[in-house]
Amino acid sequence: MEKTIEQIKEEALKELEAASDSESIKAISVRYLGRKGAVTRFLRNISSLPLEIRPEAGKKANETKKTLEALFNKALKQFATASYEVAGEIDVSLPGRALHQGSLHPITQISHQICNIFIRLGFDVAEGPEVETDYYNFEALNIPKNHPARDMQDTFYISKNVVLRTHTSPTQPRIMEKQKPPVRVVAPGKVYRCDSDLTHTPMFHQVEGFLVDENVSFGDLKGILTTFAHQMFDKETSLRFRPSFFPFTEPSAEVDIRCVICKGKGCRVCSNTGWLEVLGAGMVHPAVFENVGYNTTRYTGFAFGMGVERIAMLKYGIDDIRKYFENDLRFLRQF
Ligand code: 2NL
Repeated sequence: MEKTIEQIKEEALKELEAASDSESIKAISVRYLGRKGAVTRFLRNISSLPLEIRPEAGKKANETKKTLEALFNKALKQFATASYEVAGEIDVSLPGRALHQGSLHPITQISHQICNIFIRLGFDVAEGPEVETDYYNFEALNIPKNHPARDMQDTFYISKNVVLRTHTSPTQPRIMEKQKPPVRVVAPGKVYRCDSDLTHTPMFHQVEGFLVDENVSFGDLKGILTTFAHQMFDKETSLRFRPSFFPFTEPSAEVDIRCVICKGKGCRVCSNTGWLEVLGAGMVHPAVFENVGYNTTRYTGFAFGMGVERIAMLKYGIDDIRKYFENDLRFLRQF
């Protein structure tokens, strides 16, 4: 005997009650309401029932179809929510958490600013190795063995002929060996010295630059460095070139700017001199050109070097270099 619509409904409800996930509910729905489902087949067979029970059976079957549809949908929704909201631990309506955005370290920012000024003046950027040979760190730069400048640099030795570079200068003879004049290059990077106090850390940063061509003069050096200081600090600032000594330049100079804090009146930052030393520079020593095979009768050039931390301290008015390396977020977030 065919099942009555009541029996079909009862079976469907029993199966629904036992269902434990949305997949099984979908399967039950197909078994009863699908094209070959029990309810669908019952509806299709109504025309073969005795005439007097047809209207009643049709009405009941349609009601059953609607009831089951509603129940299946409701159960599906409950399971869908439950899978995200495991035992109420996740509130899917919460707004997402904002990602914390990092930023460049202030020393990196200043190093980029310095390089960008020289890039606009036509310089290329080059980087050399931090682990360097004695030859490029000293010999090629006219600092022979037993030269007092070697003691001044407080070198970290890796082995007899390998050091942690004490300045970014060795990048320059490496470039000159490969590239003939005219050359214009700035070389930023980390350097290392065995030294640590208020104004010295064992690792710090330099930007070094040089330009070689025919007829390059000390006047060109003054022009380039004046433009640099005006763009880095203040377009009104005056510069002072003091005679100095570096083994790799002749003549050599140290370059001061008017104190950015007191404008020359004298203060703690400039030790009452009214001036701040910002970089060292000079005309490249012919011995350096000879080491890299440049023709010293045809070419002249200038070079300069500066400490990035020192520039950053002057620009931001910070008196302790160690602040840059403590990684205190309250300090770093100010830049
Ligand atoms: C300073 C002074 C300086 C140079 C760096 C240089 C490089 C070559 C040849 C000649 Cl390959 N000179 N570099 C020249 C003068 C000064 O640095 O106070 N640096 C922090």
